Amino acid sequence: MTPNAVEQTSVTMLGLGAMGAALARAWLVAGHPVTVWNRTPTRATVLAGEGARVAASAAEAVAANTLVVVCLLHDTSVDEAMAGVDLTGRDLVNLTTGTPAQARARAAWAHERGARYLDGGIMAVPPMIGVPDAGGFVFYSGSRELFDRHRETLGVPAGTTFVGEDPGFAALYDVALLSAMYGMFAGITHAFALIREEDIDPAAFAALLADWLVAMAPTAHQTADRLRSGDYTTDVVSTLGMQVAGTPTFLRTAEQQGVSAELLSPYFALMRRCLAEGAGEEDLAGLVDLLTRRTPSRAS
Ligand code: FVH
Repeated sequence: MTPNAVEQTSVTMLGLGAMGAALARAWLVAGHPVTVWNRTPTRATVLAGEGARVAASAAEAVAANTLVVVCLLHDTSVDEAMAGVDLTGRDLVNLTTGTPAQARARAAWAHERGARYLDGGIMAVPPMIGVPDAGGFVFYSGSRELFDRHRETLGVPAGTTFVGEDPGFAALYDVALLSAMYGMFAGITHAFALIREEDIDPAAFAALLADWLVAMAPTAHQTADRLRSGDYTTDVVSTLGMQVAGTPTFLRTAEQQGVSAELLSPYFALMRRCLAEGAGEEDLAGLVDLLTRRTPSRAS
């Protein structure tokens, strides 16, 4: 360390897959001492060359530092990797993707073992890690005190967004945003399928498609406003009735282009069901209530 350098928090990183390795590297580059462990030891070799200390076991890695970050394949791998490891006094930050229920159970599991716990949901792919302008961030939930204590260190690989003391919330936000992403991927897939057999340049089409998706993104705010206020009808621009009337055009076009409508059909079926329940003058916010099978929160 240079004489003026501030001592950086030491980090233990369990799991050196594509994401774990990227996280460890970001901390190393920022000057944090990093101890790493991976089930398959050869994966640690490159990071050792970059300054990481390699532990021979998960237990040794956990014993090395108070702050222990875990990024493994899934919840079961966390169980397997941490079996019998002493977590007393550790600050455990679990960035392994899982369900909200798994996160809550993992928090209880960590507390029983004398550890503090934060769960995280990574909204980034490995090349975005350690690149401040890339827009990646991590949702955190669980102990607010633990988050505040390590906020600076956790902010090195990607932005941080704390979403509540319920340890399941980071996973819930993560899965909710990724679910929206898959809806978008489904739409993109269908759109390209429609033009696939035509003399249309996919790159030129992609530019139009991307701009259109960005233009439609504020729908998320409009839906939030309606769900919050219960007002599903004021200033509706595109009524559900009008939209359902248009669905045969989409289905016929798919058929004429030789494209399966399997990605569109379930959403159209939900729209028709909402219409049948009398929501013709509304926009699409009522579909949220149908999905949750609860009484619409719309004002009567
Ligand atoms: N990569 C991505 O794009 C996404 C971005 C958003 C967040 N995800 C989640 O991050 C977790 C780790 O993902 P990853 O990309 O690092 O995954 P892999 O490269 O496949 O590495 C998996 C690591 O898990 C280890 N592992 C698997 N099973 C076990 C086990 N039973 N015991 C101990 N370790 C285990 C594996 O070890 P090895 O195969 O090298 O021995 C890797 O270290 C994940 O939750 C994503 O959903 C990534």
